[in-house]
Amino acid sequence: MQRTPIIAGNWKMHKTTDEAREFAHVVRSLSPDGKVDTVICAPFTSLNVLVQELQEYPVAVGAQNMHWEESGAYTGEISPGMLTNLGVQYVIIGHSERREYFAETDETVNKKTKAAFAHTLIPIVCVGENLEQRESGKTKEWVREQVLRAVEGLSSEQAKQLIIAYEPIWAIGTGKSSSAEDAQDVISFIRGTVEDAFDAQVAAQVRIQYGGSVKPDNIATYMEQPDIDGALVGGASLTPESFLQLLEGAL
Ligand code: G2H
Repeated sequence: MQRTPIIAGNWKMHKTTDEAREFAHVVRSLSPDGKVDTVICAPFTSLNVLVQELQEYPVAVGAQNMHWEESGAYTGEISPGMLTNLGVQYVIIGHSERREYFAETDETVNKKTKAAFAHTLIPIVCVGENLEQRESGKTKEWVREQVLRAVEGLSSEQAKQLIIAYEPIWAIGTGKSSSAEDAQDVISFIRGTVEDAFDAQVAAQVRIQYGGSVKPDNIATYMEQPDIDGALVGGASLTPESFLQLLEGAL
């Protein structure tokens, strides 16, 4: 099964609207060739300008979170329909920073994942273990549970379109990336977990990214692995030059 690689930048809480516009202008002039699915996941305030500036270019726009309800008295929240109405196509769900600082749970991750599909948004669902879990040999047990909880109630057709990002928490923004072999081992295990939850066909189609201190100079090592279909990239996605180098490195 040939899976198209997908590189997604996760800007986290970086860039004003003006800075996002400037980034889009440079990316446009450097013109990515479209061989890799490319997404920029930006703060809510920059989504509109990115959609407008990149609509003729092979770069999709994603959000970094959303609520699962359509509308209601949820001060400060953004609904899936608000995102699709802007032209947003992807949404990161359950990033470890949201799980740690904003009380995101496996249950809310599942609700948001189902809501994303109900609104034709593609969810990028993040899973990953912390250092203590890794050192006590609990990585696979932990990640399996996160994956199974996230996909509960999805149809096989939805699950085939799902993107899972395996991000070991100890590797996020620390400069300490997982070795490509270790990431492959866990990601292959995640693919097996998807097979258990659905079937071999779904498992062969679901795209699984690695995330955690991915940079232009190490992305190729991940992409060489048979089960790694791309990367979710924070720090190295923040300049257009580095972002474009990531795309080149992913080919
Ligand atoms: C992990 C990653 C992006 P960074 O959070 O999701 O960030 O590449 O900075 O480790």
